[in-house]
Amino acid sequence: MNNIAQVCQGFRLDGTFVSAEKYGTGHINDTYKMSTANQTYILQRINTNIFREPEKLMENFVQVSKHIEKKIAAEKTVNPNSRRRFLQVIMSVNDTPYYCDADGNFWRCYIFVDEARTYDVLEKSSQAYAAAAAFGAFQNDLADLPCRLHETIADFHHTPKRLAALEAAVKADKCGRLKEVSPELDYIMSCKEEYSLLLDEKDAGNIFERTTHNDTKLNNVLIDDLTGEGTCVIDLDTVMPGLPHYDFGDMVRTGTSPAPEDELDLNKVGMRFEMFEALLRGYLSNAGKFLNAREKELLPFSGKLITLEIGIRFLTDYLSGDVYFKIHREKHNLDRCRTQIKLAQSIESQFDAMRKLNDSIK
Ligand code: ADP
Ligand code: GN1
Ligand code: MG
Repeated sequence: MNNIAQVCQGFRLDGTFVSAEKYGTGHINDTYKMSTANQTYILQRINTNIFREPEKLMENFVQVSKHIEKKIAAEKTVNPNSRRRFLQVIMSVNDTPYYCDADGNFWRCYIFVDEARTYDVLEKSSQAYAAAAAFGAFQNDLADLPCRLHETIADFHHTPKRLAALEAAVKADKCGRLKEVSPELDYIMSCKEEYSLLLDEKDAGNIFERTTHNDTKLNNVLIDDLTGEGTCVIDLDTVMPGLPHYDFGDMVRTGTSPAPEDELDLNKVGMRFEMFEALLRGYLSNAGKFLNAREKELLPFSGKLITLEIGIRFLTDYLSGDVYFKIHREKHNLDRCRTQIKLAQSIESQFDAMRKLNDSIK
């Protein structure tokens, strides 16, 4: 941890470094829980292979956090938990919201939110409601952001382009893995017609770009241990212009299955309808304030679309030699792709009931 102690000297911390441990299950950045005698922090090394312009990313990050902080300050009721509801960025000794170490690594630091945690698999539907309400409130809070944020990854949720990348990986078959993935590829190709649906609706002027989170995995919201409320939306790397459906779709992907994203027993994977219902009701309790009728109508479909889109990305990475998502075992990305396909099929088989419920919520 020597080097972490050194990195910490780059930030204006309250006290001097005491300890740090690896933290969380994210696939992209390196995250540490770090403490001084006075305060606990999250310290992260930004993955600059993926986020090519970390300065711009942190400009977004600060702008979003400040905007939410202002919204909270303007609330009529004073809440003792206010400072736990947004990410408080610690400035570097150079007065930047990041610190660049001698090896060119970009680091950022913010206050650790105590007495709250993230869940890789939700335990009960009240957590689904709370998490989705928090993401809906996040979109609602950012609806009047005065500027368009930087796109930290271009075409992040452009599903047809994600499919094109998969097709290129298939053609290259860099690692000779193509022969193992025929059933997965067949299913992905059989849904080809659906991949441009949201973009077509946007181009037709039926649904609208907004500022969205774009990575609303359920472990990107902290749930309060005491109240069970969604305390704070985290992982702001991909907050940028997007469609609200990308966020709702990813909630369905990560909040409805009782099994983790990399479950090996596919019999355990599937959409729990009660979790979908809680997500929909929670999300609409806040997003219902700004979504139009067509946007609302497309919410159930977004669950299948985003699940398959991430499945496409896992498969692309598997064929390309696991260069994007962190892996912890052989075939990890293929296992992840398989769960996404199983889940997408489960979502599709429940479309009628999902749509009926959606229509019934005013
Ligand atoms: P990644 O981009 O790698 O997913 P995250 O920003 O989501 O990184 O952080 C990884 C994990 O660290 C989260 O899932 C959460 O458990 C924890 N975490 C992140 N920020 C905070 C915070 N401010 N307070 C408490 N825990 C946090
Ligand atoms: C990554 O950073 P993390 O683990 O929250 C990825 C998401 C994927 C997700 C799949 C920047 O999210 O897009 O949906 O893994 N983030 C990036 O679990 O690519
Ligand atoms: Mg995360």
